[in-house]
Amino acid sequence: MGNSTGSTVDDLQAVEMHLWYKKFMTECPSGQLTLHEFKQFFGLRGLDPKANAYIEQMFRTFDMNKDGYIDFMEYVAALSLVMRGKMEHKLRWYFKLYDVDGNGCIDRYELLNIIKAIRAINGSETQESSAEEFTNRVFERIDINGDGELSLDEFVAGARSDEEFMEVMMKSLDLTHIVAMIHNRRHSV
Ligand SMILES: [Ca+2]
Ligand SMILES: [Ca+2]
Ligand SMILES: [Ca+2]
Repeated sequence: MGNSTGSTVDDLQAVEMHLWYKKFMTECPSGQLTLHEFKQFFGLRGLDPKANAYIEQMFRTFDMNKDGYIDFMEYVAALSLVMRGKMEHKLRWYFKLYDVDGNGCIDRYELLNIIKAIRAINGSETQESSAEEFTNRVFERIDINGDGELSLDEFVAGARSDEEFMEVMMKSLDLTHIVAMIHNRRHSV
């Protein structure tokens, strides 16, 4: 199963990509996922409101042409970016995901909600600091001009120079958690 420690990361990713293609083709014959189907697709039910909002934001970010559906190409583009993209591209994508109101900046409230959602999704209860504390710490360090908002430049530079922030960033779109859920549920549904 998932614990083939001998394989390289790339091998694993190739296998996973194939699973994801297959899943899309079999579960979405129309070729277009609605938000509702998207949640079903990832086996996401009974999420708390914060996690739910995060998934909806993720859906909107995947839906690049904003027609309300994720088609196969959008799905593939997003997945390959998440799994294989260069750090710079990933960070830009995260930025878009986190900038919920789309005003080109991430404010404290947007970041806080995302941090809370990530924690809810990953089920990490035992955090040494609260989401609020974490958000404040991040802002202190990477909001270079101190205007209370993170610009794309501040965000990218900050993630690169701040290990703690980067780690959370990587966790936020770490699909392994979701992939594991799919693997586990495939037999039980
Ligand atoms: Ca679309
Ligand atoms: Ca914003
Ligand atoms: Ca700023």
